[in-house]
Amino acid sequence: MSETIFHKIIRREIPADVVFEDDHLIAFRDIAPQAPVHVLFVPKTDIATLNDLKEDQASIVGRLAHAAAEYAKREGFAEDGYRIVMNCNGNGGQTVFQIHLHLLAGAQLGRFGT
Ligand code: IU
Repeated sequence: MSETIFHKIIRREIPADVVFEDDHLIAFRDIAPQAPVHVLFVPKTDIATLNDLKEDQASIVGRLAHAAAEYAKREGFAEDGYRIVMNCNGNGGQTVFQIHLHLLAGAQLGRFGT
């Protein structure tokens, strides 16, 4: 498992605009937002890609999604809606190899997949 910038953010060795943290995960604003709200939810367990997620680790992804939904409710945009995305490897557009969930909100998002 190689070290990524997200591991340094988790250890608070480099700054990030952290919006939520608990024992399992950290959430911070993306430095290059693709929507008015763009927050990354990153588990504290080292997992490079979704392909590396073991069955007994499945709840880790559930926690990311739950934390994103709770954040959306707290911030008041849950009813308007939002999108969560996880990119995997090259064709998925993954650039940081520690799994993370993108939460995108604050505008009508376009269709995607092309
Ligand atoms: P991806 O799914 O691996 O492509 O997402 C990585 C995201 O991490 C991407 O949206 C970057 O803008 C974001 N990011 C960041 O927020 N802070 C950083 O220091 C670095 C990347 I490097």
